[in-house]
Amino acid sequence: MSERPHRKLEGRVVIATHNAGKLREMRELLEPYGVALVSAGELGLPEPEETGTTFLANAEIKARAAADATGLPAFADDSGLCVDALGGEPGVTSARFAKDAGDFPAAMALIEAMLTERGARAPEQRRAHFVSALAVAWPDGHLELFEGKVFGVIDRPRGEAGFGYDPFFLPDEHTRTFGEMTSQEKHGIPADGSQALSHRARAFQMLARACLG
Ligand code: ITT
Repeated sequence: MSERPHRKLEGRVVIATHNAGKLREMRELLEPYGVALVSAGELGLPEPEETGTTFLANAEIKARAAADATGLPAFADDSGLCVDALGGEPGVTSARFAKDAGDFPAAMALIEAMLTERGARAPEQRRAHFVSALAVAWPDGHLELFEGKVFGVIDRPRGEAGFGYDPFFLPDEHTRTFGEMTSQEKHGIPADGSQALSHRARAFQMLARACLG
């Protein structure tokens, strides 16, 4: 999405997230490329306020804050779950929605209740997608942005794997929710270079083509 030429990501890189599930996935995606990774938590970086109204804007805020604070390139993700029948909610406020609900099981139960209230029982009435915006910011101001989505339906929560809203998200053309998949299955990166499965891995494929290897 950047108009300037892409820049290669090398050396030491900060993973600018405080979410343990995301950190694990972001590490797994970057590790094969031989960059040295250090997390925002390990560096004791504060969490910047996410004042953007889009996933891309918030990813940029997080990456820039970490790059400015450390003098290193920083890799950030802003993501969320958008439910069609709820007008795209919780969307960019997915983390806050879960916090307000108490925890993720409660947040998923609340979304289920909102769908039931709207009479959304058939799969086509329960369409949803995850979005991941990935940003890489360099201390000199250079920025790279990528966005990936995965479409599916809200289903009965199941599975202990993954994190966040994974247990009740059933991706199209699959019979198991993200909560029932290993993270390798959820990333779903095919060896032949065709499209990955998860929103984050899809965005990462674009990032890798532009900035890695
Ligand atoms: P950082 O800002 O520190 O990265 P965060 O948890 O605040 O962490 P976001 O603002 O991007 O992250 O909020 C994204 C929310 O959507 C958060 O509640 C996640 O748990 C959830 N989410 C994002 N990706 C997900 C995925 O792959 N599976 C399940 N839930 C996901």
